[in-house]
Amino acid sequence: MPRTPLSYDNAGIASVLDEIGDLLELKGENVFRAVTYRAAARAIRDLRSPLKDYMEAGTLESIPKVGKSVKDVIEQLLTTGTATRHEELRAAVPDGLLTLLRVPGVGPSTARTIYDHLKITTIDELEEAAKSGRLRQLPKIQAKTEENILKSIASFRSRTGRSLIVDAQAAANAILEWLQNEATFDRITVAGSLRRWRETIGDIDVLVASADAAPIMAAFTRAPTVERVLANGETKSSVVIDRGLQIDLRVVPLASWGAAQMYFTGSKEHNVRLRGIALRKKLLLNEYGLYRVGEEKTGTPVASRTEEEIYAVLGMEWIPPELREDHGEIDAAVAHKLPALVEVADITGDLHTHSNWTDGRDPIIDMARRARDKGYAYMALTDHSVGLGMTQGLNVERIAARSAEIAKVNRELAPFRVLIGTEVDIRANGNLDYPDELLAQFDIVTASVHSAFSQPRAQMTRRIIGAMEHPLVDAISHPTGRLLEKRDPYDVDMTALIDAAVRTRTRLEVNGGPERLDLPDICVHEALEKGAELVISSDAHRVEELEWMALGVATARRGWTTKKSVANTRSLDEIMGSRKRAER
Ligand code: DGT
Ligand code: CA
Ligand code: CA
Ligand code: ZN
Repeated sequence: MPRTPLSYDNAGIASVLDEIGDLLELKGENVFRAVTYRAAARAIRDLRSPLKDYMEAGTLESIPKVGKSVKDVIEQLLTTGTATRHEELRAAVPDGLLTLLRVPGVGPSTARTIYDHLKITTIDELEEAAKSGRLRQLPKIQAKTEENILKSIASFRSRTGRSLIVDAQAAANAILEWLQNEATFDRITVAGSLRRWRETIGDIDVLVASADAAPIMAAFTRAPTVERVLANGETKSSVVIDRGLQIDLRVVPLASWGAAQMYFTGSKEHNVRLRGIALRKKLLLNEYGLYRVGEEKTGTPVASRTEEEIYAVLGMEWIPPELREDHGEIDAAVAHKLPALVEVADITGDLHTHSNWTDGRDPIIDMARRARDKGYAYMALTDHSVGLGMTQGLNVERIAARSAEIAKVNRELAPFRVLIGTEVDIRANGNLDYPDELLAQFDIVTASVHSAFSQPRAQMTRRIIGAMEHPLVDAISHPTGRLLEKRDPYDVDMTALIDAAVRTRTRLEVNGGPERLDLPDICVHEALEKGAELVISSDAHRVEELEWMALGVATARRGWTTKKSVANTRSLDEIMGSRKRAER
């Protein structure tokens, strides 16, 4: 789809530059050129202001890696919506080659070889060739590569096309703001999976209370982000916005607000159970209210205005949206035994963040100030260990230099405290990436897997449990390794990991990164039932990503987490005093 001029944001431009890098490599041009385009793309993703501002100020070339040719591409994209260099390369490289390159595990030279020998251009053909063992007969392609290609294709196909919650939230906030400016109404809320904080979102549901739906429908369908109107009715409309996301809008009378919120929040399974319970009381629950059977067409409802009233008439407590999945919450609500879920306001600090000392964007002082301004008492800076060659992990000298900088920040921001932390890599062989005497110098240690994801289940399980058994490892970060819609979790025995976490008193992280949300909600529930302790973290690599804590908290809530199971709801003294090493 052709883009309209000026519609490119920084991320969009960075993607084009990456694609130019790919195309250059596919064409067999000088690889350093490709490297330059990709490096510029990375620098652009890290910028704090829009490229348009740089262009207008004439300072594009002050951005790292942006020289004359990259600058031309950016200016053309911003002013015309296309770039000559990009178009020329696309014309010179067959489409099929790019398709092959999109398969994880297929690099430019592999793509070229496959294309030149087999004339393959589609994923289906690639799968077919891999299955019949024809790829491994090609020069420089090994049996292992062929197996990895098959695995990538399988995981590619298992993607659902659902959106990350942050993208859906951003789109929903934009439409809510638009409607608030363009129309008048009594109430507005998001409903559906977004209100339940599911890890991915199929479509966005927006609910409005108003006696006059027409002007709201009109404002909705003419919103600037709307690309296509799918349905435009009297009280319900659906649109597709520029990110390809669908938004459903429903307008209801204010008197039905509680019933409508319940109906459109779902989940469907939760609603089905509620309706069953209502029927046993000779009541009928629909999106307008809770009625005595037979009176739903004519009568006044028994309850309809608020969710609380309706749940109360059904004989139960109000149920937080995060729990409405028919996973036992209804029985708990009837028994008045719903958990008092942990809240963002309970969080006292963030124990997993990164700075520009490794792959983070921002300096320590900026990260710390933002954390302090959020009301935290502390923040652990857990930059990567050295083994992660890709992200320039910290060696011994740089650890010392960083610690000196942290000490300076701590003097400035006291009583706020930055902890000297590390996210130490658990190597493929199960060893930690730093020797014990070095690990002992950190205030807090979180360990994680960043490589050799395809190890067999038993080996991966042993690898992580080994790290848990280390007395200096306080927590395991993103324990399943999944990246939503991108990478499947590695094969690991989660029940064994949870048992080992309890036995070794190692905390399990609920990582709030929108692609991670790891531990997943279901595993959180299992971990809590076994008595594991959690830590909820943002894994922020930029100041604004500290807000991802809210996603971690939501995931923990969906797993029925209460405050007492979360280490970072306590004071720093309590957290430090309850580390494993404090007991030795
Ligand atoms: P999603 O969009 O796939 O992420 O998940 P939801 O839960 O947002 O599902 P969606 O958008 O199809 O519907 C929103 C809510 O509306 C859903 O959670 C419950 C309610 N709902 C939709 N269709 C039905 C239905 O056929 N029966 C009942 N009881 N409720 C429905
Ligand atoms: Ca939905
Ligand atoms: Ca929907
Ligand atoms: Zn991290």
